[in-house]
Amino acid sequence: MSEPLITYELDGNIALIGLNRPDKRNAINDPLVDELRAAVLRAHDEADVAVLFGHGSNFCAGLDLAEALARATGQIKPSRKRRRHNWHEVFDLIARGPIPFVAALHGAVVGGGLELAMSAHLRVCDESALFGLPEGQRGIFVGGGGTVRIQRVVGTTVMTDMMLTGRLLSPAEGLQEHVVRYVTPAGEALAKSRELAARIAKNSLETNWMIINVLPRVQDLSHDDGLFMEQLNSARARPPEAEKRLREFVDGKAAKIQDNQG
Ligand code: 1HE
Repeated sequence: MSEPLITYELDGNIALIGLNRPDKRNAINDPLVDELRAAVLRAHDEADVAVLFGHGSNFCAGLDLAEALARATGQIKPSRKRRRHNWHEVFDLIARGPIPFVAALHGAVVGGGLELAMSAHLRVCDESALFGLPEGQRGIFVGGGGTVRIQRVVGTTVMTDMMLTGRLLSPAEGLQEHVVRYVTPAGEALAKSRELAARIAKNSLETNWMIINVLPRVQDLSHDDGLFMEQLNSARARPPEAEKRLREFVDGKAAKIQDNQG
């Protein structure tokens, strides 16, 4: 049997999902997207937080350009029916599902690899990471939600520069442009991501769901509609988990906020 394109492991309540095509720098082809969909749905069922990472020396080299060429030359036939783009579907399962995702990044994080990383809720990279959008050099355009997700995070100016010039961002620039929130020494992004995932897993599931589902939608709303949406959701957040956690604090049994520094 051939190696899986995606590895899946459950560590307590944290799912570890690994891109596993290191010989092709974890380039994304259709079979990999299918396996990723299955892994994400499994994590939705049995984990409270998931960590996404790449096996080998890179997180992900983006779209499989050999598959793209086969499609462009008609060797892979187009579907007879229009369907939702499989990347959009699967990346949205990550971005707007029931549990938070942390992406652990290293090496190349380019094109569709960056789009995939941006569907996670928190990104950590090590010093080897390089962020880029080389679509312009390949004669194609972003297709994995980058116009929506990357542009909202880094802004039109930075994304336009990355796409027009093919310029790569260093980890320090990634931090500055909010592509990542944490930078680690080489080889430590996965360990840091697991540590953050364990911390996130201590929150209530309900609050985690609201953080990842309400915030991005409110970002798209007007001031009034945003406050309305906030009120609807914060009213919903009370019993019974909140009551238990509020009581723990009032009774002096809850962790102090200082325990979460760093
Ligand atoms: C690939 C791919 C790929 C590597 N599709 N096969 N993405 C890119 O434009 C990035 C293209 N890749 C690279 O620039 C480099 O490969 C890396 C900087 C990521 C890594 O370099 P390196 O020296 O470690 O590896 P390599 O020797 O370039 O590649 C090793 C193998 O991986 C080689 O195959 P082999 O059979 O000759 O060993 C490469 O062909 C293969 N490989 N990257 C297919 N991307 C839906 S819209 C999204 C649009 C995009 O994502 S555009 C960005 C595409």
